[in-house]
Amino acid sequence: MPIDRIEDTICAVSTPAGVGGIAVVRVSGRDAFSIVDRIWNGTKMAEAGSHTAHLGTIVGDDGEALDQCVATVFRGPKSFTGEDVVELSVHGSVWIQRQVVNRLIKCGCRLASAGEFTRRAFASGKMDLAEAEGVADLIASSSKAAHRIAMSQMRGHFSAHLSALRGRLLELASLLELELDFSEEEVEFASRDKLSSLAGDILSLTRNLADSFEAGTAIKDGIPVAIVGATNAGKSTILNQLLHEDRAIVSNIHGTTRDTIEDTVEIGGILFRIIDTAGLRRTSDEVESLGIERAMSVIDKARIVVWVVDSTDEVRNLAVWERIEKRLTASHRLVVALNKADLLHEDEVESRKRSVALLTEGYSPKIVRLTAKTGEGIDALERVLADVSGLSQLGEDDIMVTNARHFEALVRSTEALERVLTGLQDGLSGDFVAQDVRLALHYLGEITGEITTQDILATIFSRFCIGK
Ligand SMILES: Nc1nc2c(ncn2[C@@H]2O[C@H](COP(=O)(O)OP(=O)(O)OP(=O)(O)O)[C@@H](O)[C@H]2O)c(=O)[nH]1
Ligand SMILES: [Mg+2]
Repeated sequence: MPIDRIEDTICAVSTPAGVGGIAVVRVSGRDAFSIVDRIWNGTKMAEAGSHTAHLGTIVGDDGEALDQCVATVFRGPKSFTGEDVVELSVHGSVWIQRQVVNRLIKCGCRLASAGEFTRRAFASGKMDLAEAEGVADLIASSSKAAHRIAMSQMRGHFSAHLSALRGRLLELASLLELELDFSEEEVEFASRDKLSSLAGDILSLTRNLADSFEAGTAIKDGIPVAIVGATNAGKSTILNQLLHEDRAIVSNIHGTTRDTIEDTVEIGGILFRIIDTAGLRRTSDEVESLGIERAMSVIDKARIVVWVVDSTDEVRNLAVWERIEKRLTASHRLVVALNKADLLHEDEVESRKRSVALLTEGYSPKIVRLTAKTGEGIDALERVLADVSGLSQLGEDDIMVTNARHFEALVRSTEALERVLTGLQDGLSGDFVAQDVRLALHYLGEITGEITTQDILATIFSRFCIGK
């Protein structure tokens, strides 16, 4: 659908579908005021000041009052879209919402397509592409950390960082151009060493940004935490405690959990995806074996592995640890939960703690003693999870890439810069090197939308919902 016909005035319900106390119908475009005036009995929109609210009545097709509502007026360019905007706060009945939108369409509006309000904000220069995507992320954010990153992106911190990077790349490009222009005269304006060090600096900045994507994704989707261990160790009890609900069946029969069970929970402002798994033991049961295989592959996907140990049960620990250890990599963080501490004396728990520490020494785990059954120690486990996530100290100004499109552009830009650097070091001619500098600039420009095609824009904004 062509959505760049800016002469159209568009409308849509901007609040979630369904019944609510109020619903907001947003109208934006050249004729926003005159169209609303045709369905509205109250202050003339055309005469209303910007950023003012007016009580009035919306009149139906039949001339009868449809609803009493508040119209908020924003005169372009000082509005979200940069155009004239009216937001009608109507009563939240689905029928009223539909009637108001129908009336607006009959009087000359077109129904907005997905993301069209934000796309217009982008088109009128109110925000760049990364900021617009920040709006979508903000709406979808489900934890404090995700909210903070989206907010920072929407407010342009990420864009400012990129713009500084582009500035340095332009500097590199112009130094190379100079070298080209005067190459005949054998004048060297900047030594190759200086150019290499400039390129190296920019490369490490783009690389860091690209590397932040993994953590950025984890923040958005939840950091995967695998709860693994022997049967009956108390894994499901821990899951339930962390989620504050009876999510998984708990029983003293070994092998109760056979499939993986997962849910998200926010701990210390960070979203975690907690995954309970089938207990590890030797078994001839086919279904249980499949569950155990799943448990193992959950470890592969997890960033944090919580090995739950039944403190009373030393014999099985070694075999279970060997199975877990096989799947651990350098990117895992290990936490050992010494559960059922209530069944042992203090000094027995301490001695168990020492032997577990020895066994897992190479992985520098955090060891937490627990009585999952009563919840004692769960708060300590929560603190440890927030701590090992490495995200609890995330500062206001930390820039993090959370968007796959941005990540891809950064990776391409990084690759081009790697070629720039080797080209400079190998004494490649300036015009070859300059080509890759331009490419790196191009990819960075794609992120903020300085360089985009209509196709890219259409794909990005179609991911928004209608009304946004
Ligand atoms: N005394 C005591 N019992 C516990 C504690 N935590 C769990 N239990 C009990 O241990 C038994 C097993 O708990 P689950 O949470 O089902 O264990 P699991 O590791 O999920 O077991 P599987 O699903 O079979 O692998 C249940 O009877 C729990 O009530 C604890 O801290 N102290
Ligand atoms: Mg279980």
